[in-house]
Amino acid sequence: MSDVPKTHPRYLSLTLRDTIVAGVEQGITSVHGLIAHGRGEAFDYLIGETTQPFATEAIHAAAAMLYLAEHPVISVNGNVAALAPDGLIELGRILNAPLEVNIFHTETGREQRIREYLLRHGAPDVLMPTTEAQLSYIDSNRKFVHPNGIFKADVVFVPLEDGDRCEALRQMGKAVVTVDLNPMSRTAKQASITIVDNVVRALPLLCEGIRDFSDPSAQDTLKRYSNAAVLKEALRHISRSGNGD
Ligand code: PTJ
Repeated sequence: MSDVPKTHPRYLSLTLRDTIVAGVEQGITSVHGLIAHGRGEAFDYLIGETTQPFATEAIHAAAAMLYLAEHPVISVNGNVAALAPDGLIELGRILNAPLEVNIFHTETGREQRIREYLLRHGAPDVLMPTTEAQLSYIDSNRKFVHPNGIFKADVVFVPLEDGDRCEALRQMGKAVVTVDLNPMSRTAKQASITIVDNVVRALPLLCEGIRDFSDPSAQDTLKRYSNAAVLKEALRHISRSGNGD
């Protein structure tokens, strides 16, 4: 870890950099993940490095959708595994949903290392990609899924996605909940619910939100939710911050 003093005004952001670098060093995070993280950092800076009301609204709707899901699945890539292993495991525990490793950049042994890392953090089990079940409408490594996991899911929680798979999952009739700091990304636009927030802040709030739900309130929340309106509000917020407001 670097020696950033706790008094540094951007201590938390710099600590997350250390975490993602450690993920690369342990062979969990792809080296490309550093670039993705930098992109996320830039948007987080514009958003104000705090959970904004548009994210709270999406978290509330995501909690409802996951609460009502019959077979929710949590998709894990190399960035999320490094940044928030405990939050992913807690979400799986609350939903009684499996975690499934699904990565974009193919690297020997990385899927297995992610699995072992999550197991060491206390995950009861972690599903792995297979050649038995494949997603349609997609050519990348992300098409290989587990038959009892993403393949069969009605709702997939997919934080920090690269775009293609979100579209494929939607075309296959699945609902997608994503966390993406960029409200303009393809994933953000195509997901059923987009939480424009840092995954490390959003996950604990999402877990808390699911614990608070009852059936009728969850249905109502989903009926009222508009992802397009939430993304519009996120963009408005970013442009206001650019004006120094
Ligand atoms: O482990 P792999 O091989 O599956 O690769 C994972 C990454 C993230 C590298 C891969 O999916 C990728 O290349 O993603 P993209 O296309 O760079 O998109 C990542 C999105 O996540 C971008 O829109 C970033 O702004 C956003 N992002 C980055 N860090 C965070 C984030 N969103 C929320 N929280 C973050 N900490």
